Amino acid sequence: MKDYLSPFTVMVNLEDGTIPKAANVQQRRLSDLRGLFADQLAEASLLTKNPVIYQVYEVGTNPPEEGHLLYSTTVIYPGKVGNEYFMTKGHYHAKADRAELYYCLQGEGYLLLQTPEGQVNAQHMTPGAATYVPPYWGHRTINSGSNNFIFLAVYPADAGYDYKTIAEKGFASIIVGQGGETKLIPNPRYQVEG
Ligand code: S6P
Ligand code: ZN
Repeated sequence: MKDYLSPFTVMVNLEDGTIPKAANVQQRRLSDLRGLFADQLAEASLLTKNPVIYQVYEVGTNPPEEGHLLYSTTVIYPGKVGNEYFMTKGHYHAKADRAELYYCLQGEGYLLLQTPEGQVNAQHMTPGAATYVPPYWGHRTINSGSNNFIFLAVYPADAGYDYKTIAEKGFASIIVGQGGETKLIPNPRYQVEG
């Protein structure tokens, strides 16, 4: 007889974005994002404090096999490195054609997306925003507000992570706060192919 996986429910705390029964909790400090911020002097100076930038709570009960989904919440804390807002490392999926859905629960921020050729797209997210990450787009989230930016992500269990491409090349654009305004500007450290 077929071995069916039993349906299940896991509660997300809508106040703070935590998933108390999460199988994996990952905390990322600035040292885990070393080299990703445009202002390397500001990054080096803040490394002495090494603040927590974000936490991920993943429901990992499903096998990482085609057909299953995984889901997680991410809580990005407010802050800046230089004038660039706190953000996630960002990744392509190891299986690049796997899509994803983001749903904003709290706060305010951007989902920054990029094709392998360097075309960039920024989606503003506020509570209730359901933003689709189509196949092949690398993605990073940025907290452009003054409170926690919290979202739920749902993705194919076999999507996996390619962090290397972003670590080496970066995103073509960055999101900064300057003079009370949030701006999408070219990344001075973006590595163009060739
Ligand atoms: C997984 C999904 C999210 C991120 C999380 C942290 O496909 O996109 O759960 O993993 O927001 O970002 P990162 O770039 O450190 O994995
Ligand atoms: Zn993803």
